[in-house]
Amino acid sequence: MDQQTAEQKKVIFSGIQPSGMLTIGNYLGSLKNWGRLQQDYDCLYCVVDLHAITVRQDPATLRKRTYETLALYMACGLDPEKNTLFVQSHVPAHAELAWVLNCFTMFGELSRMTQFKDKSKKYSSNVNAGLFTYPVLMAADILLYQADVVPVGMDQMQHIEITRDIAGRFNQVYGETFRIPEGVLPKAGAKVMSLAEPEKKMSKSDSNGNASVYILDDRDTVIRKFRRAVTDSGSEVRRAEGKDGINNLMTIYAAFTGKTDAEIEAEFAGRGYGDFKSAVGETVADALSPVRERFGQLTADKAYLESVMKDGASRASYLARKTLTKVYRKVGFTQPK
Ligand code: AQP
Repeated sequence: MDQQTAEQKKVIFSGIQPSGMLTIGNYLGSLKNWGRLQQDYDCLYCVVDLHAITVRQDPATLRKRTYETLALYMACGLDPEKNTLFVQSHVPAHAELAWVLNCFTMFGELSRMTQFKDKSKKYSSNVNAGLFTYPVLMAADILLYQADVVPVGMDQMQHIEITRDIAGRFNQVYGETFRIPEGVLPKAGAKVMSLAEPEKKMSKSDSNGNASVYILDDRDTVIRKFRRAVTDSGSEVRRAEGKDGINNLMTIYAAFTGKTDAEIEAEFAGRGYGDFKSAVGETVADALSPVRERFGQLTADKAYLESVMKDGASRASYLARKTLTKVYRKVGFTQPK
């Protein structure tokens, strides 16, 4: 590809918090699609550790999970030569731009964020200011790289909307500064639900280990978790209002196989929930097994992971600094001579 075509590629930014073991929700909502985009876009994928500390983290575990999350990005097919893979705290411009954008974000709009409301209930003894301003840091992440597209799961769409509002507000005051990004959902698996409480989103920080299937769960564990998945008392594999458990298993099966609901219903006609749960478990286990193997190889080579981090941080810092310098100039900050 010549230089000019490379420069014309659209920019993608996305990230995942190293706040737990990544789930098949993170995989289907994000990671699986990121791999597909790396040919056609200029992609930056970040391990968002600054976001993770909005909930109390054990330092040693956070450090370990940061390496593991980066390794999982690569194990899921992201090539560090084709994508910029980096850790958020390695690029100080994220925190710097977030401060400026805080001054262009309204208290009222942050109060309406669903994730803030949910997490303030879940972590009621630690409703810190970072949890409240989380969407502003996320806006900074995206806007720093002038991203055109942000592939996310459904739960993050509200944060993309506020990012667009903040960028638009800033541009209105200071003239065209930020590109207005678009959030893009995956075709299937935009919202994977908990296996234990299917009316709730599957989350990596769920304290019930059976509620979430982790990308690194071994084959038997994956199959066992699906066999135990909560479903209603019926037996017909058919998508229907109120059958959250079966609907969720159909969503997961569809996302892993590419099959439509009609095809799934025909495949399992007259076979009952038990057969279906086993089939979903085996399909997911088969799909994840090469990821787990590659992850094992990558984590065995810490020096390599560190070199990817370093290279990614230097590429991201260069781009981020360009936007930050422009923002500082526009708001009237002086430059050291
Ligand atoms: N259940 C899900 N279904 C589909 N997509 C999901 N994502 C998360 N859960 C699901 C998508 O994964 C990406 C990374 O999410 P994150 O780490 O930034 O935080 P999150 O959205 O809060 O994810 P978790 O797993 O629920 O983390 P914790 O438990 O730490 O809060 C995003 O694109 C998200 O949409």
